Parts: sequence; structure tokens; C-alpha cells
Amino acid sequence: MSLDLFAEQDLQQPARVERISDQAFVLRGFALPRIKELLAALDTVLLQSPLRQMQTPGGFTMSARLSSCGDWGWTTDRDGYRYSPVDPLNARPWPAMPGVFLALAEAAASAAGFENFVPDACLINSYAPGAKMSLHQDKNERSFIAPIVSVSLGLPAVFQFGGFERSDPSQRISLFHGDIVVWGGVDRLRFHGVMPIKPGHHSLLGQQRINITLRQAD
Ligand code: MD3
Ligand code: FE
Repeated sequence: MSLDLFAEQDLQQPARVERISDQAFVLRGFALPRIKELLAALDTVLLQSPLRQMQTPGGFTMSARLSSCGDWGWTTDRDGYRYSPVDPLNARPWPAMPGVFLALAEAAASAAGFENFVPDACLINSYAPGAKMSLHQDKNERSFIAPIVSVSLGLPAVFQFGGFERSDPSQRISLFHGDIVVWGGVDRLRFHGVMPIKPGHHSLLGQQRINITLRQAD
């Protein structure tokens, strides 16, 4: 009973906003009020386009498993990185972007000062313990005017927030279930990555971290 009340209270806390750079923000707990809807929608998406490991052009296998939804999905194979309107696994269009993804992305972007964000692509990354994402820039999108919104779910992660050259020093920032990161404008092309996920168990997602990133690809 007291545990339930405590959880209920948590959902009603306003999100805490942490500014990590000029136009980059962590909105702590921002996704929590709609987390049940979000996870249900995610399940529906992943039934249609399952998570899969992908190859990089250099011949490595990514440690995170990926999928997408929306008009455009991101894929990589030996031929290169690109956005595609079709899931290469089943030769069908990617699943539709759920309304709750759009609503959360618009609200989070707006809370960070980016009005009228309408993403047309959503990448879904699933990390088992030990999986990571090396430092990279997100630059496959046609334009860098729109921000990117990312939602962290399940096990915590330490992300690296770097500079504009791979060798620039990076800040390390912990991200927890329900946190949203928004970055755009002058910070849009910063290098970033995810340190290897530590083993653990999350009550809703088990031994995994899922990150969804909402973008305007086209
Ligand atoms: C923005 N995903 O899918 S998102 C990706 O947690 C990707 O799965 C990561 O990078 C993930 O392309 C990170 C959150 C994030 C972290 C660091 C950043 C966004 C950032 C640094 C600079 C700008
Ligand atoms: Fe990225």
C-alpha cells in the first residue's frame, strides 16, 4: 500500500531539467507518467519489426540490437549506413510511429525549447549487459535543424557526451528508466556514446536497457 502511494506520488513530480550544454538537456523522469502506454506501444512495434543485430560497413557486429518505427528506419550493413522506408528483415514498411511516442517527443522537445518537433523516424536500441555504443555523431539525417529526443528505459546507462572531434574530452552522465535527453541546435553534432551496460535486473524490462531516439530524418 505505502509502496503504491509512493509510486503514484513519483508520477506526479514535475520533471527535473538538467542542462548539460547550451542546447542539450536531461529531463529526469519525463517519460514516467506515460510509461505503461509507451511500453505497450513498444511491444506492438517490436512484434512487427523485431530487434536484430546489424553489421557495420567495417565488418563489425553492433553489440546493441536495433529496430525502428515511423516513416524511416535506420539500418547498417556491409554496404553502409542509411535510412530506409522498408524493414530489410521482412521487406515491409516499418511499423507506424505510435501516438504516445509522438506526444512525448513533442512535449520533451518543447520543454527543452524546441517547438513543433514532429519526428518521422524512431530508432530502438536494446542493450544486454556488456553491450555498448561507441562514440559517434548522428549525421545520416537530411537536415540538422530539428533536435533529437531520446528516451531511456530499463537498466541504467552511463552515456558519454563529447565534443565535435572524436578525441575531445567527454562528460559522463548517468541515465535512468524514464529519463529523456533532448539535444539540438549548436549541440546537434556532438560525439556521443554509451558505456558498457552493467549487469542488473529491471522490474519492467528485465536484464536490458532500451533506448528510443526520435528524429526528423527526411
Ligand atoms: C546527444 N543512442 O541511437 S541517445 C543512437 O542511448 C544513440 O542508445 C544512444 O546514440 C543510446 O544514435 C544515445 C542519448 C544521447 C547520449 C549522448 C549524447 C544523446 C546525445 C551526446 C550528444 C548529443
Ligand atoms: Fe547517436
